[in-house]
Amino acid sequence: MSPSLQLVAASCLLFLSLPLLPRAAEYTVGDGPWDTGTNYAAWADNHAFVAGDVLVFQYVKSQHNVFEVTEGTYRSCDTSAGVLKGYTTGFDRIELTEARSYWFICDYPGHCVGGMKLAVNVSAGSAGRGDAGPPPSVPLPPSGSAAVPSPAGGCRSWAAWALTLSVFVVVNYI
Ligand SMILES: *[C@@H]1O[C@H](CO)[C@@H](O)[C@H](O)[C@H]1NC(C)=O
Ligand SMILES: [Cu+2]
Repeated sequence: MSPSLQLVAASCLLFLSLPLLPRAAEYTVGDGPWDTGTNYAAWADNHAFVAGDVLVFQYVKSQHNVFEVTEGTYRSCDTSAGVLKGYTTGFDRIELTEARSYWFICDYPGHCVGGMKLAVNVSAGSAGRGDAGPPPSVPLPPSGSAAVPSPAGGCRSWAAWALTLSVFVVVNYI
């Protein structure tokens, strides 16, 4: 198989597997308003966050805010242990850009102690969500075979060819 054909095959496999990769999602924190009546630990436990996901904090802006803080501040609710960033719009969209832990609290007096605190662990994009795994490997035809589409044939003919071959293999396997 020629190097250019290998390149076409590799890019086509990548192209065809794109829909299988996890997509960044947007989450309303607590599935409702950011307030003192929600169990954010339970909410976070029910979600698997990947880098690129966005958290949306919705609240009345004269009553709450969102501080991204250190783990120490998250645990103690004492901002002297470290504040990284403050948000005050009442509709804060915060992108979880990195695969790491993030901690958020509300800085209004008593609110963090009252439960307005959120910790999330963010995993890397392709490994974090779903179990799609790597794209399936497709057996390649003998070099020079008439069934091999030319590089000019592009991804569509590769896709059609790969699909046909997969169906053939599966049918024979059953
Ligand atoms: C995040 O990961 C750490 C280390 O694995 C774990 O101790 C902690 O409970 C996790 N936090 C959340 C909110 O899942
Ligand atoms: Cu608050």
